[in-house]
Amino acid sequence: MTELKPHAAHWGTYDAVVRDGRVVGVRPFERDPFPGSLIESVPDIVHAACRVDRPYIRKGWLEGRRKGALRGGDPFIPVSWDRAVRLVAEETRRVRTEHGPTSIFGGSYGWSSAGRFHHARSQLQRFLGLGGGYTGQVNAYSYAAAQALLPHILGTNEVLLGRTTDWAAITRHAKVMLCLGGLPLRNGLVTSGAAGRHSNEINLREAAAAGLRFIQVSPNRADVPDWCNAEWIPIRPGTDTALLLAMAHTIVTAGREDRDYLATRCVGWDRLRAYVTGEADGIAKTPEWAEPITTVPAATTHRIAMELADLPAMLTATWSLQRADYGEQPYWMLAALAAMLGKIGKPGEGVAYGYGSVNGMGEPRQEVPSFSMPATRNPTGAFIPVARITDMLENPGGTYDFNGRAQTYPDTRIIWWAGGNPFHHHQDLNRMLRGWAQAETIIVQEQHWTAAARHADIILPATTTLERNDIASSGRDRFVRAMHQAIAPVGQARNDHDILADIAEELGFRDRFTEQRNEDAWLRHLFEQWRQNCARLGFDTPDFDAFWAKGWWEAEPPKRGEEYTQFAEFRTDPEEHPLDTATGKIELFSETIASFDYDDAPGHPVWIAPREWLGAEQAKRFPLHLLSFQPATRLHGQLDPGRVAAADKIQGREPITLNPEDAAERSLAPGDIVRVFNDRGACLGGLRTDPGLMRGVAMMATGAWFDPLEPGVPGSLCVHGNPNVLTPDIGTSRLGQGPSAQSCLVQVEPWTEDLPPVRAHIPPLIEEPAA
Ligand SMILES: Nc1nc2c(c(=O)[nH]1)N[C@H]1C(S)=C(S)[C@@H](COP(=O)(O)OP(=O)(O)OC[C@H]3O[C@@H](n4cnc5c(=O)[nH]c(N)nc54)[C@H](O)[C@@H]3O)O[C@H]1N2
Ligand SMILES: Nc1nc2c(c(=O)[nH]1)N[C@H]1C(S)=C(S)[C@@H](COP(=O)(O)OP(=O)(O)OC[C@H]3O[C@@H](n4cnc5c(=O)[nH]c(N)nc54)[C@H](O)[C@@H]3O)O[C@H]1N2
Ligand SMILES: [Mo]
Repeated sequence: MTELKPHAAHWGTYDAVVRDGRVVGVRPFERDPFPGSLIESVPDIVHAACRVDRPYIRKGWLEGRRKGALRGGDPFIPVSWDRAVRLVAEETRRVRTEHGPTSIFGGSYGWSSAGRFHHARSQLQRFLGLGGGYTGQVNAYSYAAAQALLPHILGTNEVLLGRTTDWAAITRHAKVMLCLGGLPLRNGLVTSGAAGRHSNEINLREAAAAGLRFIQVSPNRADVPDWCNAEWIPIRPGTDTALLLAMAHTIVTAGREDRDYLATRCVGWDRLRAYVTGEADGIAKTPEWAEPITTVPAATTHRIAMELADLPAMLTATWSLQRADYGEQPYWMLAALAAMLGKIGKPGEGVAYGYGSVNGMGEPRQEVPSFSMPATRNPTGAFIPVARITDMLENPGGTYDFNGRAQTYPDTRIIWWAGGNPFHHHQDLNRMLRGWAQAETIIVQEQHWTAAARHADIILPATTTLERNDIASSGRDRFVRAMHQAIAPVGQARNDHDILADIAEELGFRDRFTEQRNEDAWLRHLFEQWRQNCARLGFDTPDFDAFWAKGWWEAEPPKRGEEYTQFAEFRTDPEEHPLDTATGKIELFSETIASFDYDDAPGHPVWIAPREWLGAEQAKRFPLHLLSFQPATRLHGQLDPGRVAAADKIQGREPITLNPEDAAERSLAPGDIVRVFNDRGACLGGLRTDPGLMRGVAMMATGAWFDPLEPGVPGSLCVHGNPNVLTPDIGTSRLGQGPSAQSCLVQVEPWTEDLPPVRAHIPPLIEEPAA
């Protein structure tokens, strides 16, 4: 018998086609105009050979090889759920008692599920918070540098992740859009919390049809679809700040800055102006100054600067620009340029970040409450900036700076992850692998034998969303969707909530954790709270049973002609509607940031040459700038064992793209297997060429599961193509401490040896205990 079960994931909304207890296919949601292909991998993922079928313990851990042991090479021993739960509870109690709660690292960064009740990270943090506390993580790998910066200069992070000026306003009023990093459609395949409607392509097509001109500044022509007819201006990665400063210089020289706007709505223009003109440091930031840095011809810089001064314009940058050395700077300078031109708050004009970074950015919408698990307080209040995990492991008790605070790293004994994959997301994996050895116990709740699970001590098998009931919701989408359980749990997998409830029972707080609700009661309870929030804003919502039977609810879209421009009230009346910055104005110079006295993030935007870029001394040895971007065939590491990702690989390896001339110089042809390397590590890749990629730039998506030739040996070749064996692990600056993966130099050479097998998608070595 075939059944259809309404369901949703970060990669889309669909009905699961279920036959004989297995998910055999998917049908896209009827209301989604661009469902995308990622959902096709769903059946492969649910029934993958690399599902974790039972709880496991690393053999070495059982034998006492804990702190100091390199993980990844030991076999695993299956154990019963009872034993696994008891071991975890005992270990948690011991570490809390002996070392205090901050010794449990439970930041657990990661995307978890679109289902908001079973959201693994929320469940784990609830458990750890109620159990006495832990060390958490703040901000996101996506945009950590921006999250620290933007509140100082614009008073809000809405301009990054919230309600930005929408496409209705841009399309109606703007004539030109400056797109640093382009507007790549592939990144619109996903929405955190699932899309009922993939809207990026529709919004972009309408804007293009209305005649909006796109100026695309990026190393990769494919970052904007052909049909936008964008002007492509190739730029060396990591140098956008120099370009923006040169545009500012052009505008000042032409006397085109908006003096009234600068005087009434900004502070610090005199300081920034002196830097731009060179009064401050003797270097005028002219287009000719910028040309050897960016490779953008001075005449082009001059022309586009004047165009932005002449026409209604929206300025945007992808999130990738700030995942780089001093990534705060291009974001600050882009806002400064928009402010100088008096554009911030004009209808359809100004600045916002990420229109091309994720689905739903700038989608015209009403503010609908999200369906979510309420956050739980962490009684220790301890946290690290998201990407400082290896630093933390290497420096227990060590001090560091972060956004004006001097902080201390905790002494980590337990690392606990549910719903994230540090071996996907973190940089310099070989260094991280050594850091992992500092922990006594590493606990991972996972569905699959990801690299995070393979490098853990205690692995607890989790259900996928298709094995439980839930509700999906995103602040960027107007649909709320029911996720019906489609199949029974695979193997002995259990829901994260149930796993943690049992551990809480061992520790004596089960009822506080569950509030004596089961899954059904939780969903009804959270739904009722969401309904009340909706009612307060005047939205009409069905009761739970009606919603569940229908499978989705839709907030009414804004009417045609309605539009939203961020900062409009501030522009109209800055006294009545000040910004939430220290001065109430746009800060082109920030006294607060200046007072931190950071040479890597001074009081106004500056050009600082990245540690790694094509202009660096190191480029002589490693002459290619590697951009490790978001994959078109999966979500990070999720869906990697599926058919969509497999079809894109070259002899099973992750593709790496070079300009054809860079390939020819290395005697490489498309389809060849190559070794990509630098001083931090090496991986294999399958070569692709593209004349639309700048010379000197290499692009390799993130997400191929880390697959070291010799597991457990730092520096071992990743045979599959995970670029994070190559990327540097250094904070963007002391201000943001964000990840700086995009500042990375490599070399590429032919791989001439036998091709080692990819083992990432089969289970690791398992030893059955002697009977
Ligand atoms: N080099 C480089 N590195 C990067 C980036 C880059 O641009 N370049 N981008 C960074 C960015 S922006 C991000 S957001 C991160 C993403 O990093 P992550 O969010 O950590 O990556 P995912 O692969 O999505 O990891 C989620 C994991 O959770 C598991 N999971 C899903 N649902 C459940 C569940 O219900 N229960 C449990 N227990 N587990 C579940 C999945 O199986 C998966 O392994 O990567 C970062 N890393
Ligand atoms: N299909 C799919 N979509 C996704 C994700 C996924 O895993 N799969 N992940 C989601 C997540 S978590 C996030 S945070 C977002 C991230 O969204 P982004 O950070 O915007 O994505 P990227 O793909 O890393 O980068 C976009 C483009 O920026 C350009 N670029 C890189 N460096 C520079 C530079 O220095 N200057 C200029 N001018 N351009 C540069 C590159 O050419 C690249 O194609 O994507 C989301 N969307
Ligand atoms: Mo992200």
